[in-house]
Amino acid sequence: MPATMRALLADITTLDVDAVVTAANDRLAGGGGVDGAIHRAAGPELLAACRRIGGCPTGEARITPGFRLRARHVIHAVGPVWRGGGQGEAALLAGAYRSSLALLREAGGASIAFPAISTGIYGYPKDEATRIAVSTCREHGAGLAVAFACFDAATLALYEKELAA
Ligand code: AR6
Repeated sequence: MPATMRALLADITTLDVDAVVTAANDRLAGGGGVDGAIHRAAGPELLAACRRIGGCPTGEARITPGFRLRARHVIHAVGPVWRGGGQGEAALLAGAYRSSLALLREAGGASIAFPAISTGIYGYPKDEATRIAVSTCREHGAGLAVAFACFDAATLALYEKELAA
């Protein structure tokens, strides 16, 4: 069964899914953007859990409980900082998505919501990041319900175009 994929305009912190993914840094130290919003909504236990894990290499992910979120788990995915495209960024971004899907399966989950990893503070070009997000989830998301939580209408339009392609 292929992945069921949809894009929606949403604050990812509000979604009722088995796991929400946050766009984390390699220290799992919390920060701004979607990571800041998820940490605020989940409560301070989330940062404490991240400290126990200690960190995560770029291109991978780690899982914690969701604490005060409706989501059962938070998956902390570390995307690359955009450095022009010649530093393995595409493989690292795909790795962040692939690793998140693997952790969801290991946790027995079936539904996941992703933000547009790396496309904010980390500066990854949005159209290319969208292609990688959709193609990686299409390839590795068999049987899963994948939601792409878009924070603005322009991002939603990019995802809808890519999902229809
Ligand atoms: N729901 C859904 N999407 C959101 C939300 C939200 N509540 N808030 C922001 N976005 P960014 P990055 C979108 O910068 O580029 C942090 O400090 C936002 O519009 O959050 O991977 C981490 O700790 C953008 O499209 O993540 C890292 O240090 C997307 O989420 C660093 O930022 C990702 O933007 C990671 O940077």
